[in-house]
Amino acid sequence: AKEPARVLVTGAAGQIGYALVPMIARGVMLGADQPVILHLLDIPFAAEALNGVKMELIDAAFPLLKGVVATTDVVEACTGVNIAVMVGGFPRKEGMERKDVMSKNVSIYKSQASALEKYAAANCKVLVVANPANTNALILKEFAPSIPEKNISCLTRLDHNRALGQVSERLNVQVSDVKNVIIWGNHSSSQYPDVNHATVKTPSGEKPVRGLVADDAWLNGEFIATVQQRGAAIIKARKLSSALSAASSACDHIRDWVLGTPEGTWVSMGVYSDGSYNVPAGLIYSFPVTCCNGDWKIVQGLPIDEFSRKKLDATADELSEEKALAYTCIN
Ligand code: NAX
Repeated sequence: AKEPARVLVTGAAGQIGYALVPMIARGVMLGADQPVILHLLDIPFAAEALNGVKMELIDAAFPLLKGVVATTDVVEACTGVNIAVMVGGFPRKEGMERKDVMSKNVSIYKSQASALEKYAAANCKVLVVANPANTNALILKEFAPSIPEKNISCLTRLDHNRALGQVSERLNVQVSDVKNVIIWGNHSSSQYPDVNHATVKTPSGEKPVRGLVADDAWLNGEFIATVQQRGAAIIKARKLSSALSAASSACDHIRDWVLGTPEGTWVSMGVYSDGSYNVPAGLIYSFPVTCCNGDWKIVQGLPIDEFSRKKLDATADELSEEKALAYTCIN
C-alpha cells in the first residue's frame, strides 16, 4: 500500500474548504489508491468551526483518510506536507482600499511562505487559491526562496473549466469532448479566455471551436465577458462566491500536475513566467501547460494574433501593477 500523502488546506473552515476537504478525502485530488492525511489550518476566530469540519471528516468514515490535523498553528499545519492548497486569505470588504487588502494578504503569505519553507516535505507542491491569487503566489515564492519556483502555482483552472463549460453549452456537446482552451494572465476580470486553439472531439475527428461556433462576434465578445464575469454572476445568484466549482477545479489542478495531463491536452495554470510569449518574466501568470512526472511545462509555439496579443499584454500589465503594489506592502 502507498504511504499517505499529507495535504494542507488553509482556510479550511471556509466555504471552499468545506467543499474541498471531502473531495480530497475521497481520492478526487490524488487518486483512488492514494491514502491521505489532511492538515487543516484556520485562524483562532474560526477554530471552533474548524473543529466541526474535523468532526464531520471523522463521521464520514472515508477509507482513504488516515488522519486529520486541525490546527491554528501554522508550523504544525505545514509540517511534513507534500501538497499545500492555500485557500485562506483576507477578503476585500466594502469600503476597503485595494492597498489595505493587499497589505493583509502580503503579511499572511509572507509568514506562511516561511513556515512552508522550513517545515513542508521536500518537493512540496503549492497551489494558491486565495485572491489576489497570482500575486499571493508570487509573494509566497519570494519568501520561500528554497522552494523551487516550479513548485509554486495559482489557480486559474476554474476559469479554464468555465471556458470549457461555455463552449460545451453553446455547441451542445459533452464538456469532456472540448479541450485546449487557454486562460492567459491574471485570475481577475482582466484574464483572457482564448479559444483560438481549442477543439471539440466529433465522430469525424477533432474540429476547431472557431469553425464549429462560426460566430466570431460571440467568441470575441460575450464568451470572453461571460468567463471573465462568471465569479460575479455566481455571487449574484447564490449570494455566496463559487465554492464547489473552485474546490473541484483545485482538485483538477493538483491531479493533473501530479499524475500528468493526457496526451494532446493542455490545461491552464498560474506559474512563474520565464518570458514565454513575451510575458514579462517574474510574474505568476496563467499559461497553457502540459504536465508529466510531476512537472509542468509551458506549451510553446502557439501563434498569437493581434487581438490576443493586446489581451495578453493588458492582463500582464495588471499583474505588474499588482506586483508593484504588493512590494510597497512588504515591511
Ligand atoms: P471564506 O471566507 O469562506 O473562507 C476563507 C477562510 O480563510 C476563512 O475560514 C478564514 O478564517 C480563513 N483565513 C483567513 N486568514 C487566514 C490565515 N491567515 N490563515 C489561515 N486561514 C485563514 O472564503 P472562500 O469562499 O472559501 O474563498 C477563499 C478564497 O478563495 C478567497 O480569497 C476567494 O477570493 C478565493 N477564490 C479564488 C478562486 C480562484 O479561482 N482562484 C475562485 C473562488 C474564490 O473566489
